[in-house]
Amino acid sequence: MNPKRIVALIVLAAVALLPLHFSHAGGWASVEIVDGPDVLEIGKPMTMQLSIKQHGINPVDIDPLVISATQTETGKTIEETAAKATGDGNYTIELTFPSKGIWNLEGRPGSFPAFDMGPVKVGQTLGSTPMTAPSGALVIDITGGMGSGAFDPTTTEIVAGTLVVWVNNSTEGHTIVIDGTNESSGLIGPGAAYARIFDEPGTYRYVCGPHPNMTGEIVVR
Ligand SMILES: [Cu+2]
Repeated sequence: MNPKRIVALIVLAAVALLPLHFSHAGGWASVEIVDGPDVLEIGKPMTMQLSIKQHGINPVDIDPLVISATQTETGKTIEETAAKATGDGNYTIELTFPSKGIWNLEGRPGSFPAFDMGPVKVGQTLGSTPMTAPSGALVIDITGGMGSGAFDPTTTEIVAGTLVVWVNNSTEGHTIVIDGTNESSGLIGPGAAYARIFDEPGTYRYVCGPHPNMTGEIVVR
């Protein structure tokens, strides 16, 4: 056990005494996708940069970091061990998705509880970067830095048929997962955007898969 590892375990044990904080972080250590391809292709190794964070904030190395991806439609699972990258808490994972669909990612850092990293969409084009959103569209900015992202505006009201464009102006990848559905944007990289038309009136709550503390709501009239 090297000295850095010992420090990490002591810090994690100390944080364990503050259970209220965990309900926000979703576990002792969060595993986030910080960068990756805008489009996840089928049958090709896709490389993603990951970060392990204690309490969702402080980067920490915890080995081994095992990443699994389960296809929601079929239950098929693939699993790989992440490679350590330069910098505290930084890892790289290479996953080859065998088929199109929604895959839910889970990170298991060492013996710590598994962390739900949220769903990604494989085999579809995502993440265009519109220079200007179409007129009449509602633009929601994704703001913030590492581990402190937010949707701006958080809550908004639109009329049915409005195009909503989320623009990622932050420094890490995020997803839009609509509550109560399997619908996910897939990873929206920094500088990329995701667009969706809301045709049906109702209240749509959504969350960022990798960052469960990032939530928003759209009321469609
Ligand atoms: Cu996020």
